[in-house]
Amino acid sequence: MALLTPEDLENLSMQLEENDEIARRVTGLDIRGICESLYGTEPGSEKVGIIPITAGNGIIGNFTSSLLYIVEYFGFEGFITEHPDVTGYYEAVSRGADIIMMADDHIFTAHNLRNEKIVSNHVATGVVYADIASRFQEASSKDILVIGLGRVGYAGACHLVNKGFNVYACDPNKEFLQKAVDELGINPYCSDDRKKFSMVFEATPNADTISEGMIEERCLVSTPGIPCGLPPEIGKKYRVDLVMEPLVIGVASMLYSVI
Ligand code: 2YH
Repeated sequence: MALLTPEDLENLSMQLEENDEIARRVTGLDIRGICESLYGTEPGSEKVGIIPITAGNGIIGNFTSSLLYIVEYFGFEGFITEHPDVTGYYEAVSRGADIIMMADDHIFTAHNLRNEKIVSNHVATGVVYADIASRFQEASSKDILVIGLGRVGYAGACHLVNKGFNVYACDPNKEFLQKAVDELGINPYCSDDRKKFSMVFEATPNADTISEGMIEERCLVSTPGIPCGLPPEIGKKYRVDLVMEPLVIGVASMLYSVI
């Protein structure tokens, strides 16, 4: 998944409001309700310590402040440590954090120090976006298309198989595709198949991964992808409902999954 930029994180509250509205309309639940139902959890009095990490490409402007906004929006208490890295970790634990959140260029994790649950953003994001797609109330069948079988797509595909959906998936990487066939029993999808879907979970870091031949009119596309895989003109022509947002939904899923 691409590294987030400060620009991606602008207007988070507006993006959250828009996505909440779409999620409620197409699934009957907002993001909070989807996370509660997905994990069967609700925030108690957990305190979340957010640690800036300087490794690799370093600190991303707006990243930890966006996390604090999300943590507090979903009803947790949170704080950003004054220092980054190991010193920040020591500070977070010393100040009584129950959950630690931190990210370098490869892994973004939430770790609940009380119950020992740990999750990566890849898995939590894959699961929640796949779950949103699968909740489409106007779906024409239990067939669902997963585009991209990297860490996010694979986690979502696995969730959908466990939920009893007929999962079709594609990925240009033949090894990824074969792994999903062997381990999850998904159906490989090829655009020559002429099969169209009412539910699509897109999990690639590429634009224009969704073509006209793949989707039914008024379908639901759920994607954390930056950039968006759905070309705007196709979205408009097929009147697609699109759930897409760079950080909040995945982070909400991380938090609810570790409490
Ligand atoms: O953006 C990232 C990674 N690509 C993981 C994203 C998963 N969706 N990491 C953020 C790095 C944050 C930085 N180290 C900071 O400000 O602490």
